[in-house]
Amino acid sequence: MGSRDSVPKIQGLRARAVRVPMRHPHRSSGGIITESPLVLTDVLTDAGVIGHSLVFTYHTTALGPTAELIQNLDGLIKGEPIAPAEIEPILARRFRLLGTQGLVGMALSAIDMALWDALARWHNTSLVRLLGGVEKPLPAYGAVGFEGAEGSAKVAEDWARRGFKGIKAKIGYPTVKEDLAVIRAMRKAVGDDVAIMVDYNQCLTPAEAVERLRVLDQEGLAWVEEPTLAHDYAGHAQIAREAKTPIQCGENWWGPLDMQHAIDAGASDYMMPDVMKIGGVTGWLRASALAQARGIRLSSHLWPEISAQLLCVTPTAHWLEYADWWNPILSEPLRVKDGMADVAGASGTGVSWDEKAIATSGL
Ligand code: SMN
Ligand code: MG
Repeated sequence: MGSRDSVPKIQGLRARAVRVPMRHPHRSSGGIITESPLVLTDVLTDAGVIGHSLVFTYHTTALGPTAELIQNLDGLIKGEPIAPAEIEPILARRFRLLGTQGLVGMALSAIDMALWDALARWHNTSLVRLLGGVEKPLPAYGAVGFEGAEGSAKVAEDWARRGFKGIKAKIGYPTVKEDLAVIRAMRKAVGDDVAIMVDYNQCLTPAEAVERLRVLDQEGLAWVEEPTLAHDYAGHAQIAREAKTPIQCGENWWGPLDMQHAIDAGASDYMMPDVMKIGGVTGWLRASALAQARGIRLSSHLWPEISAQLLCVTPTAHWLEYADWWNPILSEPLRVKDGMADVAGASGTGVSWDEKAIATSGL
Protein backbone atom coordinates (compact mmCIF):
# COMPACT_ATOMS: atom_id res chain seq x y z
CA MET A 1 0.00 0.00 0.00
CA GLY A 2 1.49 3.41 -0.88
CA SER A 3 2.54 5.80 1.85
CA ARG A 4 2.66 9.58 1.99
CA ASP A 5 6.03 9.27 0.28
CA SER A 6 4.49 7.62 -2.77
CA VAL A 7 2.34 10.68 -3.51
CA PRO A 8 4.02 13.19 -5.84
CA LYS A 9 5.27 16.37 -4.17
CA ILE A 10 4.63 19.97 -5.18
CA GLN A 11 7.74 21.45 -6.80
CA GLY A 12 6.33 24.93 -7.37
CA LEU A 13 3.59 27.18 -8.71
CA ARG A 14 3.43 29.20 -11.90
CA ALA A 15 0.76 31.92 -12.03
CA ARG A 16 0.20 33.76 -15.30
CA ALA A 17 -2.11 36.76 -15.80
CA VAL A 18 -3.93 36.90 -19.15
CA ARG A 19 -6.72 39.12 -20.49
CA VAL A 20 -9.03 37.23 -22.87
CA PRO A 21 -11.12 39.58 -25.05
CA MET A 22 -14.86 38.82 -25.10
CA ARG A 23 -16.28 38.22 -28.58
CA HIS A 24 -19.43 40.02 -27.39
CA PRO A 25 -19.25 42.36 -24.36
CA HIS A 26 -21.44 40.99 -21.56
CA ARG A 27 -23.71 43.58 -19.95
CA SER A 28 -25.48 43.16 -16.63
CA SER A 29 -27.20 45.49 -14.20
CA GLY A 30 -23.80 45.60 -12.49
CA GLY A 31 -21.91 46.90 -15.53
CA ILE A 32 -20.26 45.64 -18.70
CA ILE A 33 -17.59 42.94 -19.08
CA THR A 34 -15.49 43.42 -22.24
CA GLU A 35 -12.68 41.03 -21.40
CA SER A 36 -11.92 38.20 -18.96
CA PRO A 37 -8.95 38.89 -16.68
CA LEU A 38 -7.77 35.37 -15.78
CA VAL A 39 -4.96 33.93 -13.68
CA LEU A 40 -3.76 30.63 -15.12
CA THR A 41 -2.17 28.56 -12.35
CA ASP A 42 0.07 25.54 -12.85
CA VAL A 43 1.13 23.28 -9.98
CA LEU A 44 4.45 21.66 -10.95
CA THR A 45 5.17 18.26 -9.35
CA ASP A 46 8.15 15.93 -8.96
CA ALA A 47 6.22 13.25 -10.91
CA GLY A 48 6.20 15.38 -14.02
CA VAL A 49 2.40 15.91 -13.99
CA ILE A 50 1.26 19.54 -13.99
CA GLY A 51 -2.07 20.58 -12.49
CA HIS A 52 -3.94 23.50 -14.05
CA SER A 53 -6.62 25.90 -12.85
CA LEU A 54 -7.98 29.28 -13.81
CA VAL A 55 -9.56 32.02 -11.75
CA PHE A 56 -11.55 34.96 -13.11
CA THR A 57 -10.79 38.25 -11.34
CA TYR A 58 -13.77 40.20 -12.84
CA HIS A 59 -11.75 43.46 -12.94
CA THR A 60 -8.32 43.99 -14.44
CA THR A 61 -7.48 46.00 -11.31
CA ALA A 62 -7.55 42.70 -9.39
CA LEU A 63 -5.64 40.68 -11.98
CA GLY A 64 -2.02 41.49 -11.06
CA PRO A 65 -2.59 41.33 -7.29
CA THR A 66 -4.36 37.95 -7.59
CA ALA A 67 -1.58 36.47 -9.76
CA GLU A 68 1.05 37.75 -7.33
CA LEU A 69 -0.87 36.41 -4.33
CA ILE A 70 -1.11 32.96 -5.92
CA GLN A 71 2.60 33.01 -6.79
CA ASN A 72 3.40 33.99 -3.18
CA LEU A 73 1.68 30.81 -1.92
CA ASP A 74 4.46 28.80 -3.57
CA GLY A 75 6.61 28.98 -0.45
CA LEU A 76 3.79 27.71 1.78
CA ILE A 77 3.12 24.45 -0.09
CA LYS A 78 6.39 23.52 -1.88
CA GLY A 79 7.42 19.97 -0.90
CA GLU A 80 3.92 19.03 0.26
CA PRO A 81 2.10 16.09 -1.42
CA ILE A 82 -0.45 16.85 -4.16
CA ALA A 83 -3.15 16.08 -1.59
CA PRO A 84 -5.89 18.77 -1.61
CA ALA A 85 -7.40 17.39 1.63
CA GLU A 86 -4.04 18.02 3.34
CA ILE A 87 -3.27 21.38 1.71
CA GLU A 88 -6.69 23.00 2.25
CA PRO A 89 -6.51 23.00 6.09
CA ILE A 90 -2.87 24.15 6.02
CA LEU A 91 -3.77 27.20 3.94
CA ALA A 92 -7.06 27.82 5.77
CA ARG A 93 -5.15 28.00 9.07
CA ARG A 94 -2.48 30.28 7.59
CA PHE A 95 -5.15 32.77 6.47
CA ARG A 96 -7.51 32.48 9.45
CA LEU A 97 -6.69 36.03 10.66
CA LEU A 98 -6.71 37.69 7.22
CA GLY A 99 -9.84 35.76 6.15
CA THR A 100 -10.42 33.54 3.14
CA GLN A 101 -12.89 35.71 1.22
CA GLY A 102 -12.00 37.94 -1.74
CA LEU A 103 -8.63 37.63 -3.43
CA VAL A 104 -7.33 35.27 -0.75
CA GLY A 105 -10.29 32.94 -1.33
CA MET A 106 -9.68 33.11 -5.06
CA ALA A 107 -6.00 32.26 -4.61
CA LEU A 108 -6.72 29.32 -2.31
CA SER A 109 -9.29 27.98 -4.78
CA ALA A 110 -6.82 28.34 -7.64
CA ILE A 111 -4.44 26.06 -5.71
CA ASP A 112 -7.19 23.62 -4.74
CA MET A 113 -8.49 23.24 -8.30
CA ALA A 114 -4.97 22.83 -9.69
CA LEU A 115 -4.11 20.20 -7.05
CA TRP A 116 -7.22 18.15 -7.87
CA ASP A 117 -6.29 18.47 -11.55
CA ALA A 118 -2.72 17.27 -10.85
CA LEU A 119 -4.03 14.36 -8.75
CA ALA A 120 -6.48 13.23 -11.45
CA ARG A 121 -3.82 13.52 -14.14
CA TRP A 122 -1.35 11.54 -11.99
CA HIS A 123 -3.97 8.83 -11.78
CA ASN A 124 -4.42 9.23 -15.53
CA THR A 125 -8.15 9.83 -15.12
CA SER A 126 -10.79 12.57 -15.01
CA LEU A 127 -11.96 14.40 -11.90
CA VAL A 128 -15.37 12.64 -12.22
CA ARG A 129 -13.75 9.19 -12.13
CA LEU A 130 -11.30 10.20 -9.37
CA LEU A 131 -14.34 11.18 -7.26
CA GLY A 132 -16.04 7.84 -7.91
CA GLY A 133 -18.50 9.04 -10.52
CA VAL A 134 -19.12 8.49 -14.20
CA GLU A 135 -19.56 11.04 -16.97
CA LYS A 136 -23.19 11.89 -17.73
CA PRO A 137 -24.86 14.42 -20.02
CA LEU A 138 -25.88 17.64 -18.22
CA PRO A 139 -28.49 20.21 -19.28
CA ALA A 140 -26.70 23.47 -20.09
CA TYR A 141 -28.07 26.99 -20.45
CA GLY A 142 -26.70 29.93 -22.34
CA ALA A 143 -26.48 33.53 -21.15
CA VAL A 144 -28.04 36.66 -22.57
CA GLY A 145 -26.66 40.04 -21.52
CA PHE A 146 -28.44 43.30 -20.70
CA GLU A 147 -29.42 43.77 -24.37
CA GLY A 148 -33.00 45.11 -24.20
CA ALA A 149 -36.02 43.24 -25.58
CA GLU A 150 -34.96 42.99 -29.23
CA GLY A 151 -31.30 42.27 -28.53
CA SER A 152 -32.10 39.68 -25.84
CA ALA A 153 -34.59 37.91 -28.13
CA LYS A 154 -31.99 37.75 -30.90
CA VAL A 155 -29.31 36.21 -28.64
CA ALA A 156 -31.89 33.85 -27.12
CA GLU A 157 -32.95 32.70 -30.57
CA ASP A 158 -29.31 31.91 -31.38
CA TRP A 159 -28.90 29.79 -28.22
CA ALA A 160 -32.13 27.92 -29.05
CA ARG A 161 -30.97 27.38 -32.63
CA ARG A 162 -27.79 25.81 -31.17
CA GLY A 163 -30.00 23.34 -29.30
CA PHE A 164 -29.88 24.86 -25.79
CA LYS A 165 -32.95 24.09 -23.73
CA GLY A 166 -32.28 26.82 -21.16
CA ILE A 167 -31.47 30.53 -21.55
CA LYS A 168 -30.74 33.08 -18.83
CA ALA A 169 -31.20 36.81 -19.33
CA LYS A 170 -29.80 39.69 -17.31
CA ILE A 171 -32.63 41.98 -16.21
CA GLY A 172 -33.08 44.80 -13.70
CA TYR A 173 -34.09 47.52 -16.16
CA PRO A 174 -35.43 50.80 -14.75
CA THR A 175 -38.99 49.46 -14.73
CA VAL A 176 -40.59 46.02 -14.36
CA LYS A 177 -42.38 46.78 -17.61
CA GLU A 178 -39.02 46.69 -19.38
CA ASP A 179 -38.07 43.47 -17.56
CA LEU A 180 -41.35 41.97 -18.74
CA ALA A 181 -40.79 43.11 -22.32
CA VAL A 182 -37.42 41.30 -22.39
CA ILE A 183 -38.92 38.10 -21.01
CA ARG A 184 -41.87 38.13 -23.41
CA ALA A 185 -39.65 38.90 -26.41
CA MET A 186 -37.42 35.95 -25.48
CA ARG A 187 -40.40 33.67 -24.92
CA LYS A 188 -41.74 34.63 -28.36
CA ALA A 189 -38.34 33.92 -29.90
CA VAL A 190 -37.67 30.52 -28.30
CA GLY A 191 -41.13 29.05 -27.69
CA ASP A 192 -42.51 27.25 -24.62
CA ASP A 193 -40.11 24.28 -24.61
CA VAL A 194 -37.08 26.30 -23.55
CA ALA A 195 -36.54 27.20 -19.88
CA ILE A 196 -36.06 30.93 -19.29
CA MET A 197 -34.19 32.11 -16.21
CA VAL A 198 -33.56 35.75 -15.29
CA ASP A 199 -30.74 37.30 -13.26
CA TYR A 200 -31.03 40.61 -11.37
CA ASN A 201 -27.37 40.57 -10.27
CA GLN A 202 -28.28 41.90 -6.80
CA CYS A 203 -29.72 45.18 -8.09
CA LEU A 204 -33.03 45.36 -6.17
CA THR A 205 -33.98 45.93 -2.56
CA PRO A 206 -36.07 43.10 -1.08
CA ALA A 207 -39.18 45.31 -1.23
CA GLU A 208 -38.57 46.18 -4.91
CA ALA A 209 -37.99 42.50 -5.70
CA VAL A 210 -41.24 41.42 -4.00
CA GLU A 211 -43.08 44.05 -6.02
CA ARG A 212 -41.49 43.08 -9.35
CA LEU A 213 -42.02 39.39 -8.73
CA ARG A 214 -45.76 39.99 -8.33
CA VAL A 215 -45.63 40.82 -12.06
CA LEU A 216 -43.02 38.27 -13.19
CA ASP A 217 -44.63 35.38 -11.30
CA GLN A 218 -47.09 34.93 -14.15
CA GLU A 219 -44.33 34.35 -16.76
CA GLY A 220 -43.41 30.72 -15.95
CA LEU A 221 -39.74 31.52 -15.35
CA ALA A 222 -37.43 28.66 -14.31
CA TRP A 223 -35.86 30.91 -11.65
CA VAL A 224 -35.17 34.52 -10.64
CA GLU A 225 -31.51 34.89 -9.63
CA GLU A 226 -29.92 37.16 -7.02
CA PRO A 227 -32.81 39.66 -6.84
CA THR A 228 -31.11 41.36 -3.87
CA LEU A 229 -27.65 41.50 -2.26
CA ALA A 230 -25.99 38.07 -2.24
CA HIS A 231 -25.29 38.11 1.53
CA ASP A 232 -28.71 39.47 2.52
CA TYR A 233 -29.96 36.01 3.44
CA ALA A 234 -33.01 37.36 5.29
CA GLY A 235 -33.86 39.60 2.34
CA HIS A 236 -33.65 36.71 -0.09
CA ALA A 237 -35.72 34.57 2.27
CA GLN A 238 -38.44 37.21 2.38
CA ILE A 239 -38.52 37.33 -1.44
CA ALA A 240 -38.53 33.51 -1.68
CA ARG A 241 -41.48 33.36 0.74
CA GLU A 242 -43.54 35.88 -1.24
CA ALA A 243 -42.69 34.77 -4.77
CA LYS A 244 -44.18 31.85 -6.70
CA THR A 245 -41.16 31.65 -9.02
CA PRO A 246 -38.15 29.75 -7.58
CA ILE A 247 -35.41 32.07 -6.28
CA GLN A 248 -31.81 31.20 -7.21
CA CYS A 249 -28.68 32.41 -5.40
CA GLY A 250 -25.11 31.39 -4.56
CA GLU A 251 -22.50 32.59 -7.04
CA ASN A 252 -21.19 35.16 -4.57
CA TRP A 253 -21.07 33.03 -1.42
CA TRP A 254 -17.55 32.57 -0.06
CA GLY A 255 -17.05 29.00 1.12
CA PRO A 256 -19.52 26.37 2.42
CA LEU A 257 -20.17 28.40 5.59
CA ASP A 258 -21.82 31.20 3.59
CA MET A 259 -23.99 28.54 1.98
CA GLN A 260 -24.83 27.05 5.38
CA HIS A 261 -25.96 30.50 6.59
CA ALA A 262 -28.10 30.84 3.45
CA ILE A 263 -29.67 27.42 4.04
CA ASP A 264 -30.33 28.29 7.70
CA ALA A 265 -32.11 31.48 6.57
CA GLY A 266 -34.10 29.72 3.82
CA ALA A 267 -32.57 32.25 1.43
CA SER A 268 -33.40 30.56 -1.88
CA ASP A 269 -35.15 27.60 -3.47
CA TYR A 270 -32.17 26.68 -5.63
CA MET A 271 -28.45 27.31 -5.14
CA MET A 272 -25.58 27.85 -7.57
CA PRO A 273 -22.12 27.90 -5.98
CA ASP A 274 -19.29 29.42 -7.99
CA VAL A 275 -16.46 26.86 -7.93
CA MET A 276 -13.87 29.63 -7.33
CA LYS A 277 -15.71 31.43 -4.54
CA ILE A 278 -17.08 28.32 -2.79
CA GLY A 279 -13.52 26.99 -2.29
CA GLY A 280 -12.54 25.03 -5.38
CA VAL A 281 -13.29 21.33 -5.76
CA THR A 282 -12.98 20.82 -1.99
CA GLY A 283 -15.41 23.63 -1.29
CA TRP A 284 -17.82 22.41 -3.96
CA LEU A 285 -17.91 18.86 -2.49
CA ARG A 286 -18.77 20.28 0.93
CA ALA A 287 -21.46 22.52 -0.59
CA SER A 288 -22.85 19.57 -2.54
CA ALA A 289 -23.22 17.60 0.70
CA LEU A 290 -25.08 20.49 2.35
CA ALA A 291 -27.44 20.68 -0.64
CA GLN A 292 -28.04 16.92 -0.63
CA ALA A 293 -28.93 16.96 3.07
CA ARG A 294 -31.69 19.49 2.33
CA GLY A 295 -32.66 18.35 -1.18
CA ILE A 296 -31.64 21.70 -2.70
CA ARG A 297 -31.06 21.67 -6.47
CA LEU A 298 -27.50 22.78 -7.24
CA SER A 299 -26.40 24.54 -10.44
CA SER A 300 -23.02 25.90 -11.45
CA HIS A 301 -21.67 29.39 -12.18
CA LEU A 302 -19.23 29.92 -15.07
CA TRP A 303 -16.11 27.61 -15.09
CA PRO A 304 -18.00 25.17 -17.40
CA GLU A 305 -15.22 22.54 -17.78
CA ILE A 306 -14.59 21.80 -14.10
CA SER A 307 -18.20 22.53 -13.08
CA ALA A 308 -19.53 19.96 -15.58
CA GLN A 309 -17.36 17.30 -13.95
CA LEU A 310 -18.42 18.32 -10.45
CA LEU A 311 -22.11 18.26 -11.38
CA CYS A 312 -21.64 14.62 -12.49
CA VAL A 313 -20.97 13.75 -8.82
CA THR A 314 -23.48 16.21 -7.30
CA PRO A 315 -26.58 14.34 -6.05
CA THR A 316 -28.95 17.31 -6.54
CA ALA A 317 -27.35 18.52 -9.81
CA HIS A 318 -29.60 20.92 -11.71
CA TRP A 319 -28.30 23.12 -14.59
CA LEU A 320 -24.81 23.84 -15.95
CA GLU A 321 -24.17 27.46 -16.84
CA TYR A 322 -22.40 27.43 -20.20
CA ALA A 323 -20.09 30.25 -21.35
CA ASP A 324 -17.42 30.01 -24.05
CA TRP A 325 -15.61 33.18 -22.90
CA TRP A 326 -12.38 31.41 -21.94
CA ASN A 327 -12.25 28.94 -24.84
CA PRO A 328 -9.51 30.94 -26.66
CA ILE A 329 -6.94 29.83 -24.05
CA LEU A 330 -8.23 26.27 -23.46
CA SER A 331 -6.96 23.26 -25.39
CA GLU A 332 -10.08 21.17 -24.61
CA PRO A 333 -13.08 23.48 -24.17
CA LEU A 334 -16.24 21.80 -22.89
CA ARG A 335 -18.31 20.16 -25.62
CA VAL A 336 -22.04 20.87 -25.68
CA LYS A 337 -24.31 18.99 -28.11
CA ASP A 338 -28.04 19.60 -28.41
CA GLY A 339 -27.91 21.60 -25.20
CA MET A 340 -26.24 18.84 -23.18
CA ALA A 341 -22.72 19.18 -21.81
CA ASP A 342 -20.47 16.17 -22.46
CA VAL A 343 -17.35 15.56 -20.33
CA ALA A 344 -16.58 12.10 -21.75
CA GLY A 345 -12.86 11.68 -22.38
CA ALA A 346 -11.81 14.68 -20.27
CA SER A 347 -8.39 14.53 -18.58
CA GLY A 348 -8.12 15.89 -15.05
CA THR A 349 -10.58 18.73 -14.43
CA GLY A 350 -10.82 19.33 -18.19
CA VAL A 351 -8.70 22.46 -17.89
CA SER A 352 -5.52 22.64 -19.99
CA TRP A 353 -3.92 25.47 -21.95
CA ASP A 354 -3.69 26.21 -25.64
CA GLU A 355 -0.12 27.46 -25.17
CA LYS A 356 0.21 28.46 -28.83
CA ALA A 357 -2.87 30.67 -28.59
CA ILE A 358 -1.64 32.20 -25.35
CA ALA A 359 1.81 32.85 -26.82
CA THR A 360 0.65 34.25 -30.18
CA SER A 361 -2.33 36.30 -29.11
CA GLY A 362 -0.39 38.49 -26.69
CA LEU A 363 -3.13 38.07 -24.07
C1 SMN B 1 -22.50 36.75 -14.10
C2 SMN B 1 -21.64 37.03 -13.10
C3 SMN B 1 -20.34 37.42 -13.40
C4 SMN B 1 -19.94 37.61 -14.70
C5 SMN B 1 -20.84 37.36 -15.69
C6 SMN B 1 -22.12 36.90 -15.40
C7 SMN B 1 -23.91 36.34 -13.79
C8 SMN B 1 -24.15 34.88 -13.98
O1 SMN B 1 -24.30 36.72 -12.50
O2 SMN B 1 -24.95 34.33 -13.23
O3 SMN B 1 -23.56 34.32 -14.92
MG1 MG C 1 -25.76 35.43 -11.75
